[in-house]
Amino acid sequence: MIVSDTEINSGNQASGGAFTVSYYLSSDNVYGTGDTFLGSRTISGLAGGSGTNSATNTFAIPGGIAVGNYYVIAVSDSGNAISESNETNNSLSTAGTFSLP
Ligand SMILES: [Ca+2]
Ligand SMILES: [Ca+2]
Repeated sequence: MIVSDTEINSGNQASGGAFTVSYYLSSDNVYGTGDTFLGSRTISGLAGGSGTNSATNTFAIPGGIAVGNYYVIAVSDSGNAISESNETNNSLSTAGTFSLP
């Protein structure tokens, strides 16, 4: 599975360090503990004032995943390495689903 995403620092301050973006398969468009981990990437830092970082990664579909329709959800700073003024805007789902397998 090929996943492209762009991380945006909407705050005025630089991230001040590296953080991880994790990707999940989900049966709905809201991240939750039951979602299936796909993979992750690390960003060394984001400048303040709308600094961005884009990447395209290829992840293997986890074995044993049930047939069905899935969203992909990206969760920024999934390890909560960065203290932010808004910790509630760090996940985003694909607009639609795709079917597996
Ligand atoms: Ca955080
Ligand atoms: Ca945030």
